[in-house]
Amino acid sequence: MTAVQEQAASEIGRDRRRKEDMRLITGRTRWTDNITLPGMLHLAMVRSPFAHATITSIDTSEAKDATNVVAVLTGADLGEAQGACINAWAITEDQVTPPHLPMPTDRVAFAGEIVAVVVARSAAEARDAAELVDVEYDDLPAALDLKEAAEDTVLAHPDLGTNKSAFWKFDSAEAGTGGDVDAAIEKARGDGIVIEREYRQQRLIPAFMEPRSVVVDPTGEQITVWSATQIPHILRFALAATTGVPESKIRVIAPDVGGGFGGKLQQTPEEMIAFAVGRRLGKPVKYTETRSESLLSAHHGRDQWQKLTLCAEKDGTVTGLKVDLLADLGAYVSLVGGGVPVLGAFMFNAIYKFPAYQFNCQTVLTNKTWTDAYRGAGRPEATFAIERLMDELAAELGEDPLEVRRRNWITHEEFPFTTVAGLEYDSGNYELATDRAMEMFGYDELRAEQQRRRDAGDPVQLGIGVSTFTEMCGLAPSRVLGQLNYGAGGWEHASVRMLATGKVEVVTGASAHGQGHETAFSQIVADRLGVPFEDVEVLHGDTQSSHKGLDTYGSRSLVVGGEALVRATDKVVEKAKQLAAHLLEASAEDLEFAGGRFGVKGTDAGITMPELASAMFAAHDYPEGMEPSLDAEATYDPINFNYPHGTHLCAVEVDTETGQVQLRKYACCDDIGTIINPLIVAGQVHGGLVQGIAQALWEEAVYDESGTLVSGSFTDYLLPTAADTISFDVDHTTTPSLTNTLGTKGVGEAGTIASTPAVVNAVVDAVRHLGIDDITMPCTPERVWKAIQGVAAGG
Ligand code: MCN
Repeated sequence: MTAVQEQAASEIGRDRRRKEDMRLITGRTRWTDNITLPGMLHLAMVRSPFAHATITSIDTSEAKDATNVVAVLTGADLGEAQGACINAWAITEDQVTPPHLPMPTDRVAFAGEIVAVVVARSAAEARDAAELVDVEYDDLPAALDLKEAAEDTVLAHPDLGTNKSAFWKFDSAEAGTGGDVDAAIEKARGDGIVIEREYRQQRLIPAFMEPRSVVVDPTGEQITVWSATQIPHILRFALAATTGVPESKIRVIAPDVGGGFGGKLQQTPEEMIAFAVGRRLGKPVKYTETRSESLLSAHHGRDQWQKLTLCAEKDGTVTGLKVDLLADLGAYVSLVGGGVPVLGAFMFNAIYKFPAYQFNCQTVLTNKTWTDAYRGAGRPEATFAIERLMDELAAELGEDPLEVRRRNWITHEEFPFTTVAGLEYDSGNYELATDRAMEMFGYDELRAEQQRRRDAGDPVQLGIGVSTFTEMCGLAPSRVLGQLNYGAGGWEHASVRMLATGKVEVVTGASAHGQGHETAFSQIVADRLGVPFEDVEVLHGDTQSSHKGLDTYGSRSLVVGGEALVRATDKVVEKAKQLAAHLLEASAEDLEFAGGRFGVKGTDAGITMPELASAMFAAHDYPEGMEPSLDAEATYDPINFNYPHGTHLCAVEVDTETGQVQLRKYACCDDIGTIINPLIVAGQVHGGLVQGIAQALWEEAVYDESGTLVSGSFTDYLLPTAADTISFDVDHTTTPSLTNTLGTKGVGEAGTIASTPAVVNAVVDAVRHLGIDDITMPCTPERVWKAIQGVAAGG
């Protein structure tokens, strides 16, 4: 094997620096906002300052007269051409779904909703003129508080007669996956332990680095749409489905996209308005939101109330869990937002062997920004609830929280394991990951320090938080999505092509927006074809070159898109084998493939992949009847979800006099199966951790009583920077997944899902001896201080 071949053969697990980073960090890239086309016009949106109001009149005359303004259009002006935003996931057949026009004509349902668009020759002129549009509103009462909205006290959409959108239930006794939870609770009330708690999942804002931006060029044969989106393929479908323009006439390109975290998984009103205006005027148009617009109107995440009842035997063996959930949809049912809580439904039992489980979820409409996926989507909420409850159970028993977990979790010998929620976990080893995390953390030493501080009455107390998590990612088997009423499949597509020069072109339907697919996918193909990493080019995010795909979310790209890639690559190898047999005048059965070379067993004769490409395309020497190409494609529909897991341990110092929380130590051991690129994975885990920790300690979207978003800038919405966090101790165990050839598990959301409960458990642990068993997120100094004062005052 040559040095190059040896290098290529060991690509999996290699710390490759990301191919995409040089162009990203030196600015030699194309963000959507950098795109300039001849004659391009610019859009500015006029947005409602009211959470709920009737539009009585819109006077656009002054704005139309402003310098370089080309048009000012309202929803009435665009009529049916503006289409209607679609909802892909009606979780019940009778789901109440308000009609959602990109620009409503009669009534606005949240502050920030668009009522008119100004088109001008520059973005600045469009923005200035937008201030001249005179909109008269009649203020209506707004449904803002989730619990009150669930009671229909004030209606978010009076025509609908209710705020209740859909009720979704899972019951293990009905599903045949477990027992009757009410009976289990009843029994525990007599001779066991019942823990009842209510937790708030505050509203969060995805706050990606690059605000959303869209360019529409209607001047060619096709309408070309560039958008800072996570979902170019789904967006093309949605634009076609809602405007009547055939898909073949729409090309969507997601150029380099500066982050999404679920927040760009949407068919946005802004995209639809740009599409309609571009078509109406026959000119290229561009819209880029300001940061304030982004915080206000790009979809938000989380926002739930969770009522939980956990029951257990006296020795801490859990016998059941009941969940009653209220989920705030905001003003409209977004693309998949209605289904986000349902994803969580399957994760409340986490890594544990509960014999009985019931999940009841009511989704509710309010007059706030619509909600949808935010990193983890449903699974962080579920993980938070169960991991907080396991700590409460441990406190009730007076035992170590890890010991109580051990007593209840699925042991590694028990896999594959069908959970009470009906999922089949393929593999895992919770014992191993926990032991490693405890070792890194120095668990026993920190517990000893905690005791010393307690005994000494130190005003700064140490708290230790535990989170042992699993999640379901790799969205998703199409048949399961079908059962859940989801209007799309969960497959992914890839194609692999050996070029005449021996280089390789890979096209994937996954659409990276910061995850480094170009690098990791190159490693996979280089490894399997035995060609140098540098010789592989990965194309994505353009519906013209990547004609089939379902994009990036739900930590699916590697386990679903990567598997499609593996299958396409292996087909190329198979075809290359036939060619090699022909050229080596040997039987295919006598060939062995290693390091990118087919060798005839027991001889020195052989031929490499680049030599085969050359023979195929330059010498035209290939077997009779063989198609003259070395390429293949594959579409892969996963057989199961994918279940990464891990143990996260956090230590915090809480100043009981000021309520200040300081991160002291964070150690985690995740099991994500085979790792393709440890550097990328480290980045994913670090970023994920910071987002999860931020939910625990800092971030919250706050509305005032009129429905105005108070945390509408980064002065008020506390997005952490590197200076706010600490250095994390991160390690991995490797229990290969059985759901895909490479044995990989997703990592994109793991850190976020696991970390929030670890941190809140640590904060509560630091002050539990003062009589506190909960602090609502985010655990700001004010909230911690008030909790301590409340207990001290007997409150
Ligand atoms: N990877 C690996 N080995 C593994 C698992 C993953 O090398 N065992 C690599 C993959 O090849 C890929 C990356 O890690 O390059 C993430 O892979 P995966 O877990 O498949 O997640 P996706 O690529 O599908 O990305 C989606 C996921 C989600 S759902 C959110 S939200 C999120 C996240 O990715 N948003 C992100 N990470 C983000 N990272 C950035 N920079 N920006 C975002 O918006």
